[in-house]
Amino acid sequence: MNVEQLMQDLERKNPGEKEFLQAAHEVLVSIEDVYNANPQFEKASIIERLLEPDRTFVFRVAWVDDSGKVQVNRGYRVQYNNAIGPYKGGIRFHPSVNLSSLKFLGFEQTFKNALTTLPMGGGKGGSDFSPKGKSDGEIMRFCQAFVTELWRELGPDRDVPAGDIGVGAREVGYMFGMYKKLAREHTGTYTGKGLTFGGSRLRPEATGFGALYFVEQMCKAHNIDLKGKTVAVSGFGNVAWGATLKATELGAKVVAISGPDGYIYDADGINTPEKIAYMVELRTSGNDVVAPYATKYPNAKFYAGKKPWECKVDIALPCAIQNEMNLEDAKTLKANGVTLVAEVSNMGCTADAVDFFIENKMLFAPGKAVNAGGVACSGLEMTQNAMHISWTNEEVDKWLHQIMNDIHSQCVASGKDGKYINYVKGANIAGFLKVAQAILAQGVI
Ligand code: 2IT
Repeated sequence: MNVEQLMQDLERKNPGEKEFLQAAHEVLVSIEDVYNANPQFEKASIIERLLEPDRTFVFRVAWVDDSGKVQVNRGYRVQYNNAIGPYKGGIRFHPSVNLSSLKFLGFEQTFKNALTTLPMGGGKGGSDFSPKGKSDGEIMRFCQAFVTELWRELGPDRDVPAGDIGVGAREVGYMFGMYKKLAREHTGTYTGKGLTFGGSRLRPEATGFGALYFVEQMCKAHNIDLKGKTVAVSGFGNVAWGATLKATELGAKVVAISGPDGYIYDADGINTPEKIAYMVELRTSGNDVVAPYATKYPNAKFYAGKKPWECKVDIALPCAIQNEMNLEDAKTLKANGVTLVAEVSNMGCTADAVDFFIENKMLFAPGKAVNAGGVACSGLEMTQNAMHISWTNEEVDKWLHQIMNDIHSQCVASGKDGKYINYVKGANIAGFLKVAQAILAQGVI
């Protein structure tokens, strides 16, 4: 494999797809040595095949807003790779959504899902639809219009979507409802469903809980006590909420959360059931702002237009969106003596920020390992649906914990570089090898 040549070809074929090229480059650099040590990969053009999604769907979504006007958005589903199981991955509704961001997410999802050890391929979908300020009726009509176009491509053993940014239990409910009506089946197509119609216990918490289980393992491997550590979290959505809950339960103190409007610093800690529940209230208000937190809790301060990475904390957890932590932020964190950075969002750090962490041998782990608990729990939901049973909180949590510990072990096994654990390399190599072997075994298709 020649990384430079591959990147040139990829840029030519996918002009301007910044995020996709960024995600691909990171993986290529990580796996180069392992790939070149296995000539059967080169002969079968495994990497060329992995750099091309199986297929992508791009479609018009027309819907009627509350004033009676017709609105048009673009919908997508990238069925990235199904070598190890049905396509699996979330649906994102956010103005930044385009083919590049969904291809990067589908690519990442393919390796992440392999790391979970569950039989799931990678996929991702979404729309440039912004849920901000939309009424419940508008959200429902949009979700129905989206699925009316997509439903034929989905199925419990074909392609199983779930939530992502802008898509929570409500949106999954509306999409699943329309899917069920059109397909005339009530199966495990869609995860993140409500508990009364096939959803799994702990799915809303799973991404954040899983991330903290992973962080706990990172701490253990480096003789760090998580108790008493201060944590800065970005975002205030579902993932940030789950991470804050579990961090608090494990004895750490979350002091910052953020929104598109700026960040909140609460030196007392966002650590009471009331404060953590208030995060959910802020999110479900649909206004996409965190500023009201400082009005409700006057000890806290709101910093307009700023990112939480300027806070002096022990642990930084990007939980919002791709490229939300850049080189400058990484340098600030280092200067402030941060102990550990774990990406909970997908590709939360820019490439130069990741390089900086690794060059400085800082404790850093990538999203595809840290946030895999969400999709792992989705895999458990698929299993429960296929078996027509539902597991208890304890049963799901036990699986989740075990899966996260296992992902950590895979990262250590493949990423050990002398005394330093390069989690980026570890996650990429372990995920890639599993997918590559499955592709190889299934012939040229
Ligand atoms: O990025 C992710 O792993 C998700 N949004 C969850 C995907 C899923 O299928 O549960």
